[in-house]
Amino acid sequence: AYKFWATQPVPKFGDDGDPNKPIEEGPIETRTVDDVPKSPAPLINGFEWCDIDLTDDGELKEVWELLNGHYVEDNEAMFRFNYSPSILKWAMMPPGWKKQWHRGVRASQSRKLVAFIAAIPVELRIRTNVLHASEVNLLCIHKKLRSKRLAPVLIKEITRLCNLEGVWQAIYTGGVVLPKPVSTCRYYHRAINWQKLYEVGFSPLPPNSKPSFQVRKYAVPDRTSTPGLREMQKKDVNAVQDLLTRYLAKYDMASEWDKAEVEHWLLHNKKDALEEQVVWSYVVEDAHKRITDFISFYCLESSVINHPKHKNVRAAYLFYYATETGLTTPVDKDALKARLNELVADSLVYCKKANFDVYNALSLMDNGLFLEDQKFGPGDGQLHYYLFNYKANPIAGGVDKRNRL
Ligand code: YNC
Ligand code: MG
Repeated sequence: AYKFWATQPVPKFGDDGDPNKPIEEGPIETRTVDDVPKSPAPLINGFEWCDIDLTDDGELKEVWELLNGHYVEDNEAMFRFNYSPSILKWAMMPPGWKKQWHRGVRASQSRKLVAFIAAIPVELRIRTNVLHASEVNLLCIHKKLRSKRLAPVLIKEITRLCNLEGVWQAIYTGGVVLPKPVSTCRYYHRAINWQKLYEVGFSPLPPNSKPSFQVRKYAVPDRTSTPGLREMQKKDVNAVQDLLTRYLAKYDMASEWDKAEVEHWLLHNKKDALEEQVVWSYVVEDAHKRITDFISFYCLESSVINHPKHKNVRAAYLFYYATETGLTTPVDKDALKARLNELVADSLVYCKKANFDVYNALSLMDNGLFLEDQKFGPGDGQLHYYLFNYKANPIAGGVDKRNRL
C-alpha cells in the first residue's frame, strides 16, 4: 500500500514513537535548488505539460470545465464541488502567486485539458517555526485517465516547481487517508434552506419529525443583533490584520497574513463588475472606533448530480474570525463562547440574505464553542491535513469529541 507515498518525504504510519516524548520538529530531507531538475519528467505518450494562465479567461474556463466535471465528489456521488471562475481566481491568485505553479496536462492531438494541479505561496507557522511553504490544491485528473498512476507524476511535478523557487515544504488537505495526517477535522453543516437540502438528499428527515418542524427549527432571523456590526472595508485592513494575528497566535498551526493577504482573502477586490462575490467579511466597530471582532465566510457551490429539479447547492463556508473577547488573560471561556455565538448567529443572517442553502464549518479553531448551539450537525466528511517534508507532532483539532457522532 502507498507505493508512491512510501517514496516521498512524509511521515509513515506506525513510526509514532513515544506519545509522551514529543519529536523534534523540522524538515525530513534537505536539498538545494542545484539538485532540482530544470525540466519536467516525461508524460505517457499522447500527453504533454502546459502552463495555465488564469489571467486568460479562455484558460480559466478550461480549468473550470475540468473541475466542474471531474473534481471532488461526496462518497455517494450525489454532489460535486463547482468552483466558479471567480473563486478559482481568488483561491489561486493571492499576493505572490506564481504562474508556473498552475500546471496542466493536455492531450497532444486535441489540446484538451485533462489534468491540473496548483500551488500558492503561504507563510505557515507550525508552533514556533514559520515555514516559507506552498499550499497544494485542485489536483484533478479527467475520469477517463484515472488509476493510471498519473497523480504521482503531477505531484512530483508541482514538487519540482516549488523546489525551483526554493520552497521545500507544503501543506495540503484531502478527504482520503494518506501517510500521515498531522491533524484531522470533521465537517459540520448548518441547514439554511432545509426544504431544498431535503429534496436533493443532503438533509435527512429525522424519525418522528415533520418537514414543517425541520423548516421551523432552522429558521434564521431577518436582522443581526450585535451592535456595531457592519461590512468590512478597505480602511479596516490594518486593524483586522492586527486582531487576526493576535487571535491565531494561540493555535499550533496557522497561516501568517500580511496586509495585502488580509485584503485579498477577506475583501477580494473584484477586478470587474461581472465577477461574482466570493467572500463576505464583517467587522464590529465599537464606540471608540476600534475593531473588536470580525467574521467571514466564502461561497463554494456544489453541483447536484442528476437531479430533476435542483442543479446546485449554494454553500457558505465559515472562514476566519477573531474577537478581542478571546484575548483576555486568562481567557474567559464563557464570555468567548457567548461572543462567538453572537457573531456566528449574525453571520448566518448574512448567509441567508445572500441566498445560501447551507453553512459549513470544520471542527477547528474555537468552533467547538458554537457548533451545537448554532445547530450545525456533524457530516460524514473528514478533512485530513498533511505536511510535505516536515515532521511535526500531531496537532489536535479544536472540537470537543462529544460533539461528534
Ligand atoms: C490525493 N487526494 O494514494 P499510493 S485534494 C494525494 N492526494 O498513491 P493514480 C493522492 N495523493 O497510494 P487517480 C490523492 N488521491 O500508491 C490519490 N492519491 O502511494 C495517490 N479525483 O495515482 C494515491 N482531487 O493517478 C496513490 O490515481 C496514487 O487516477 C494513485 O488520481 C487521483 O487537491 C486523483 O479528489 C485524486 O481527480 C487526481 O482521483 C483523481 O485516482 C481525481 O493512479 C477527483 O495517488 C478530485 C480529487 C484531490 C483533491 C488536493 C490536494 C492534493 C495534494 C497532493 C499532494 C501534494 C504534496 C505536496 C507537493 C508540493 C511539495 C513541495 C514543496
Ligand atoms: Mg491516473
